[in-house]
Amino acid sequence: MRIALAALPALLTVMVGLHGGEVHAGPHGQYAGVSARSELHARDTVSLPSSSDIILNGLQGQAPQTRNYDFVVSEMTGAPDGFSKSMLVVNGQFPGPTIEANQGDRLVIKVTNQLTTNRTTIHWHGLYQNGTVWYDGTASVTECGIPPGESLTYDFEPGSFSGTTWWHSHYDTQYTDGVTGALIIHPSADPPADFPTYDEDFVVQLTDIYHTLSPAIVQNYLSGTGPTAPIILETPDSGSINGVGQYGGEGDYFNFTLEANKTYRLRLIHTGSAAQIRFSVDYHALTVIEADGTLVEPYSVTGVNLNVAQRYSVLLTTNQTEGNGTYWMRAGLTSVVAVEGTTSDIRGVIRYGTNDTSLPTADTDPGVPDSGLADMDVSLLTPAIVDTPPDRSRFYQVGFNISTTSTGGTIAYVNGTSWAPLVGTNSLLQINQNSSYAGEGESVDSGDQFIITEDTIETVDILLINQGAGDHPFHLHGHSPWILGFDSTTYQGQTPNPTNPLRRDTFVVPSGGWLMLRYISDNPGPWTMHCHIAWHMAAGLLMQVNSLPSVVAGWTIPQDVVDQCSA
Ligand SMILES: [Cu+2]
Repeated sequence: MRIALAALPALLTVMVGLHGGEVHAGPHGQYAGVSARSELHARDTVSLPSSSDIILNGLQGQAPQTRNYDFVVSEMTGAPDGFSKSMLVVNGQFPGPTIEANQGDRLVIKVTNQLTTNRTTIHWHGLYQNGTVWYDGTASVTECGIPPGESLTYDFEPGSFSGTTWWHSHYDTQYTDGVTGALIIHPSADPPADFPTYDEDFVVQLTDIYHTLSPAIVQNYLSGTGPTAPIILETPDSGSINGVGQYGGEGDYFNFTLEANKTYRLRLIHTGSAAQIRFSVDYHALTVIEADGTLVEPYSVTGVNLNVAQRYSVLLTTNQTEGNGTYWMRAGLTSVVAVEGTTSDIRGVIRYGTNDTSLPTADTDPGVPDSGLADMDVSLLTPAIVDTPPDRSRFYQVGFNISTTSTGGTIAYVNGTSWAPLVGTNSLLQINQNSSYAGEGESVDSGDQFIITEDTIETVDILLINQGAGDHPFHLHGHSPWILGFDSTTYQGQTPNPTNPLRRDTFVVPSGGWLMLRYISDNPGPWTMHCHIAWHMAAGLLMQVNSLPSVVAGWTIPQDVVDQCSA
């Protein structure tokens, strides 16, 4: 049974169907078709995204305008991988609504918190929020969080950001429970001459999935004890592609039905919490053209490994003959420790030029035969538009590690400080109202806030040193820093300064290694920099970069943002 979605471009369908192949339709089988969801779903059951959340319409040529959205965060029952569980979602769907806009537009998003006990926030990952730091949506740093039953209207412009990104809750680990969605900003400027073109433009959201609500995982992770210990709870149970995945032989497949001999832009977004995810399409080369909003020189690969919160656009051309027009999309959770019960081989389906609705037959990944291609090497990504950073005027070295507590729990340190969220206030309020807070240079405020402050416009290098094992995908809010260098060996004192370094907002500090980034402190406000592995942030792996506090001190923070803190 397959039901096409409504309002699709001619000849193009994206379907989520039931299949009688080797994976049975489980509890998730109710997701027979998005267009009919109101008939198919009980009110308290999470829906799939609609076709307009997946198929981008481009918006090219539209006049600059204000785009309004209404987001309602609530708790519902959902089963993205066939396993019924409690979720926190926006507008009753997972993933949540896609925001699509042009550079030059204004986004006005009213977020209403219908949770019963927890606050919420929405962070617009990768956006610079220049002049609107109070709408960065980061609990304890730029706001106190929307109390249950209340709303906050975020009102900002994309500014100089364009490309593929996402929004998510930034209140504790809440996004792990389902508060995520795509955010696409189409650029005003044309791409470079000779940059590849494409026929259609799709969102592909990849995530790991946990069957336990995240606060219970955090409690056990931090304390080493809890009702569900000693299960390795920070290991996900499964994953999904655009909200459709598999677990323990149950679940469905997200399903693109395309046209032959066309080129599609797939905007891969890792909206998950811990696992690295390798994306590939059987028999098809993928040409990487964007990393975290930066256009890169076209780079053809067999597969793309995404770390948490990273994005890549890849082009896929539907011109293969092997596989009979039916191909697996694979989203393997590659970093998952082999924990019994985890489903790490997550798949979807791409079809073209066939009426065959059976599942692809390739069990193991056939790769791209005879292509000579390999998986993406992130160090080979080269910006398509040369963007040379200015020379450094400030330098900081920041070491971090994750260690074990006396009870077998976990705690993270950044330069010896383990972050804990401020309660009843936030960094922005402190900086706005208290000139002695977060003084120039490095400071530790309130005992657990490690902050690097510049009150003049400087070119700042931060050397992040990973003092333990395991890769950590760091995210710097409000910026797209130049990544000057990284390596998985001990830092040797070098000052890397490559020509045309990649700019991106989410970057991996390799296991036992280092990464050096450069940013300019010209965006006023406190900006979070943290490991995006949800459990590591919860353990304290978070610091702040505070720019131009004298400017922030002269600003009037919107009263509804201030009032949250006393609510
Ligand atoms: Cu981490």
